[in-house]
Amino acid sequence: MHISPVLWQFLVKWLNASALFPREASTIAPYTDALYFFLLAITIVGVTLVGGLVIGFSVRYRKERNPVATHIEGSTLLEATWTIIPLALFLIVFVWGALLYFRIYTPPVNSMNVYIIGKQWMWKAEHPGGQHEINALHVPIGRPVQLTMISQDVFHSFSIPDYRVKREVIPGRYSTVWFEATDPGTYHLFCTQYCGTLHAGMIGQITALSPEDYEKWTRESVSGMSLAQNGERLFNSLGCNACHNGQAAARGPNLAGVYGSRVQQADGSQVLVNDAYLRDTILNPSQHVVAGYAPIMPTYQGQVSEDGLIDLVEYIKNLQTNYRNEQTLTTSQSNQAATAAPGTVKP
Ligand code: HEC
Ligand SMILES: [Cu+2]
Repeated sequence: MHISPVLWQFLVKWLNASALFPREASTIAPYTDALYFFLLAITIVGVTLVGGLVIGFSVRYRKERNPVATHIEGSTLLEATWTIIPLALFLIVFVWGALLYFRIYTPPVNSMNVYIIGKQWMWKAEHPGGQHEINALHVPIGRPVQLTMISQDVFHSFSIPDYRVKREVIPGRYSTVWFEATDPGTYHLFCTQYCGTLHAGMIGQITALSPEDYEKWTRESVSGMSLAQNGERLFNSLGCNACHNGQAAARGPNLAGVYGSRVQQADGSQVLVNDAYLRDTILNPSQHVVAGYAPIMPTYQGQVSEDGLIDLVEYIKNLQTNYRNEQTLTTSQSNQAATAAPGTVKP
């Protein structure tokens, strides 16, 4: 469907000004709205057409004018028309919707990642640099942002209407969503899945900043260590490094550079190592046994919080080659106690 740009601008301005419609503040929003308006338009045309015919026919063929019913055999042409036109419309909507779906569900490779934890009744945001926010999220404009989200208790749903973003936040599984903000400003964040008494209070504010302001915010809001540093601490204090020390003779596989690779499993399958896989191996190691290793890794179910799991995931994600050196270096500076955990391999 082609709408003249002027008309489009007018329509968008009018809808925004009359507050009937959320602002379009992400790159995806105009695409979602185009499909939405298309659906709205064909619905209006359909309703008008069918409604008009119903009223027109009931006036024209009313009892006074046609006392005797006429026998009608049917018309192939007519039936073909009212089958083919709706079919074509539905197919257009299907293809258009599918293309949009892929666009919405495929985050660009260069997107920055922020973790979101939903719980009754608040949103926690954790930036890799160690900035923590509650019921708030700061993002830069002009840059794709991917959210990796999980719930600590019940089902929630993360929604930013102005960005046309909405995704279920589920206990026990990471879900992701991405967007690219286009205009600086503040926007509503809602939980759109009824999640208990204070569900209506599970709201927050998205603040979109220019890249410079975002840099400034990032620097000023660092509290404590980065997620990866926290993860490293946990990695040592939970004793992970007893088996994963990066050495050839280690009991567990080397975790450096494993993120993003395909790992051969003992059952013959190959698995892509992503956030979900890492989280799952820590909680259910027996379900993902790496080929060539004995299933000796203990489960950490109930021992690590979702925050802790995110820290561990972020740590393993960032492990590059010869991580043992980096690990002992940064750890010996920041955390003496953890390095002294049993089984730690000293350089
Ligand atoms: C007792 C030794 C041991 C401990 C302790 C241990 N692991 Fe493991 N880990 C293993 C072994 C062996 C494997 C390979 C077999 C398997 O997947 O079960 C493994 C596999 C993994 C994998 C999958 C690696 C891959 O290449 O797919 C990850 C990730 C992992 N461990 C992380 C951790 C974390 C995080 C901890 C601490 C919370 C931990 N491990 C504690 C022995 C251990
Ligand atoms: Cu909720």
